[in-house]
Amino acid sequence: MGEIKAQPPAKHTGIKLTKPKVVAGGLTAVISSMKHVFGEVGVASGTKTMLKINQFHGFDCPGCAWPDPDHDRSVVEFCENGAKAVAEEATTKRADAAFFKKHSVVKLSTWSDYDLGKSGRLTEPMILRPGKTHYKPIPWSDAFKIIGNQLKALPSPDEAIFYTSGRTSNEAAFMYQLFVRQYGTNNLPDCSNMCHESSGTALTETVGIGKGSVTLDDFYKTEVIMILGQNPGTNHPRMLTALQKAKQNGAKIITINPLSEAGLNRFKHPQHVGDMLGSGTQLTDIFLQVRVNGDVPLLKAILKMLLDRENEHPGTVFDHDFIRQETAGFEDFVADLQQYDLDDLIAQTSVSKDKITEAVELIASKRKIIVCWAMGLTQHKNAVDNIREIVNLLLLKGSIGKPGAGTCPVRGHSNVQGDRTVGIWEKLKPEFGQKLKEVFGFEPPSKDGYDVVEAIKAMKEGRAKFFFAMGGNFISATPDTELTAKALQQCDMTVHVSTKLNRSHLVHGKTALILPCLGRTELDIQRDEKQFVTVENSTGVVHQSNGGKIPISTHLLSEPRIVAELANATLSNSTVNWEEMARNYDKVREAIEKTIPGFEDYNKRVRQPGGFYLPNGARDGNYKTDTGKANFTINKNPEHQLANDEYLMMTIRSHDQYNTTIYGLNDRYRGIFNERRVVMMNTNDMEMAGLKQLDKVDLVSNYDNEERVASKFIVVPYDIPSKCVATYFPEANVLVPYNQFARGSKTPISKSVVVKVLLCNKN
Ligand SMILES: Nc1nc2c(c(=O)[nH]1)N[C@H]1C(S)=C(S)[C@@H](COP(=O)(O)OP(=O)(O)OC[C@H]3O[C@@H](n4cnc5c(=O)[nH]c(N)nc54)[C@H](O)[C@@H]3O)O[C@H]1N2
Ligand SMILES: Nc1nc2c(c(=O)[nH]1)N[C@H]1C(S)=C(S)[C@@H](COP(=O)(O)OP(=O)(O)OC[C@H]3O[C@@H](n4cnc5c(=O)[nH]c(N)nc54)[C@H](O)[C@@H]3O)O[C@H]1N2
Ligand SMILES: [Mo]
Repeated sequence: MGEIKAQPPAKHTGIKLTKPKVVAGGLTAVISSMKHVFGEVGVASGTKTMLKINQFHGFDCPGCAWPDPDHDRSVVEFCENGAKAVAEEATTKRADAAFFKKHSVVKLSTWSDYDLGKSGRLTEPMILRPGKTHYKPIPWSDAFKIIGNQLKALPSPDEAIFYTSGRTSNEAAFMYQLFVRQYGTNNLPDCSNMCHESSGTALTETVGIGKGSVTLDDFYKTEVIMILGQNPGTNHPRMLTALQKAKQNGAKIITINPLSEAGLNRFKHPQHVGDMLGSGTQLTDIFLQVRVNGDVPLLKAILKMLLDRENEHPGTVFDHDFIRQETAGFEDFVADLQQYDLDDLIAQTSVSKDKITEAVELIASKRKIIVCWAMGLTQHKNAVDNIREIVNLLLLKGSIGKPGAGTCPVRGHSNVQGDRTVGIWEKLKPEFGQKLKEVFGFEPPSKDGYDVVEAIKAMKEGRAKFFFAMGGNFISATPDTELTAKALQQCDMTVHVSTKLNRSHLVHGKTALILPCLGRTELDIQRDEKQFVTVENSTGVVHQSNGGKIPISTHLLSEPRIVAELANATLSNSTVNWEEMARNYDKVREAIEKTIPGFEDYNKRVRQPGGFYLPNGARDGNYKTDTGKANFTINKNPEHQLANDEYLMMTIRSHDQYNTTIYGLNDRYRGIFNERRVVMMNTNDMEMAGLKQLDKVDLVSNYDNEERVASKFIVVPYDIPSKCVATYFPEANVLVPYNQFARGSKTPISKSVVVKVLLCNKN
């Protein structure tokens, strides 16, 4: 019968290499999006669906959380990779009962993630009963009964885990956390734990709100944009349009990244004829090619050079009025900074002093600075420090809470920020708990629940026996693939609410269920009335998302409906009217309005084109911190003692994937085609290690005397700082130890894993 495979097969697909691109967008981007959309959806339906993306009455693009213009949207508010995300969901292919009858679970687990995704949309609820080899259809009512009975039988609600991925709408997410808390636990880990948790932790402590402070408009008013640890050409392509406009308005861009990503170099807008014919817009003015996890020393070097200039010409560099009135901890911060030796700091960055000086000269005289960042900063042991150091820079310049200035953690999943706003968190804020008690008349649990890392640990140790996922792909997204697989397989039951087949359906508990739900693009009708859901983007705008397509199957339920049925099957004497909420989402929004600040007149305001902004203290100069001010912080440099044969590995996304969903096998901008099992290496390092282009190597990590191996990767020479290597997520997740994570946020260290690169035996 064989064994379930937790990882994609280590097979090679026929690598081709070209020179990395220096321009993003352009005609190739258009052709690439057409190919994906028309291939999956067909020409007529594909075009109709595409024209609804991010329109006032259309649906929110599931691709990313980049904001839409408040006014004046163009007919096409999407990008190449948004088009791929939509095509992936709106596909006409179906993974139906016949599909599951044909393929056993063991067999499916030997498929690549690319092939699993290409099997199409899930069309009806399925169950894998204990000891069986195949998923079989099950009526919805029986599925809810089985799950409800399992939950009711658990000795403690804390033995159940309820994961959320960030596509879930505000309405579904609010109902879900309400159900989970009425059931009696705060075990609500979510993808954010692996994503921007470090940003949330650092920003809450320093400026009092765990979200960014800028709006899209700020990009058009700013003087300098710094972009650290982010690859928007691939992961937030609509951001390039904003950067292009910012440049046209005179802004300068400083990019800090170990890789020179094409999207940040030059951009041709795929929807502007002028751009397509010309050479596009140069985006980055100053590129600092930092070594992996070298950001704190680099920022410290910049801060120190700014401090020196300020001391030479007092009042010209720092905004002393702002520092005096709005901040706390300035003197301690300066005293600490003075202890560092500039050359020591620079030596830890792999960037030249001249380059850093260029950046310092640009920043020194400017007061309107936006700093953007993403996973390159949040997934390290000192990730929280990375972001706190950014805040230090902004505070020195008074660059927060004014037009054209502020923090911009660029969010990933399209509603990951909204999910947290409406209560998806393993911690329960006391004010929110109190509101839940007042409005719904029950006592929510106050004890912290499990985040992602603790959830893995609890399942591994047998303290949790039931795993439920509202979307996502837990086994492939989490670190330590083999260990996490064993943890999940020890569960009595695993349940997934999903649109598409993925590996988490295959690495299962004793009983496993798949509950197929409507996607963003599809019509949601409850009791004859069309419903819409709402989401929050990276800049805190809450707006509608309206699906319009006829659903791929008549058996799909909406996520709010699934939660309501689950609650009815599990909770006896619930104080919540679940049926009313599932029937009319206005009722969910009323409940959100009653329990969460900032949603006043929710139903009315969200019906205005473009929606509304949530309040944001950091934007308004109202810092909800322990000091009532914006806090400077003192951060240490990271320490990595790499042996001669060790490297610091970052796991990144290719241009053809959405997290664990693999759209294709190419990474066009980086010039790597038809292969994902690659390790990008510096050519000098290769020479020192006796490695050649296309050599096959095993990657090995060793933490706490435990060796983890990712076998048969292909060496690709790449322009990357010495001692750093890059691989793709999720193939390399097996190397990331689950118990190594960021201090303060517990985000796994997916961007700084120490590895060895060992030549495979020649056979
Ligand atoms: N098409 C597409 N869009 C997506 C996604 C997707 O998978 N595909 N995922 C969505 C999600 S959930 C998220 S969170 C975002 C992710 O968006 P990104 O954060 O852009 O994604 P990553 O590929 O992880 O890229 C990290 C970038 O950080 C750099 N980097 C790595 N380590 C360091 C470091 O130590 N210092 C610095 N300065 N830079 C570093 C890498 O070279 C790379 O350019 O995108 C969202 N949008
Ligand atoms: N090594 C390494 N690991 C990482 C990262 C990294 O950079 N490196 N990045 C981390 C980050 S930033 C994130 S956000 C996580 C992502 O972790 P997840 O959010 O768990 O993973 P996704 O791949 O986005 O989930 C894809 C699945 O979601 C389901 N889905 C899609 N749309 C819907 C929908 O509308 N409703 C429902 N119910 N299901 C839907 C589909 O079945 C699809 O297979 O991974 C993290 N893991
Ligand atoms: Mo993410």
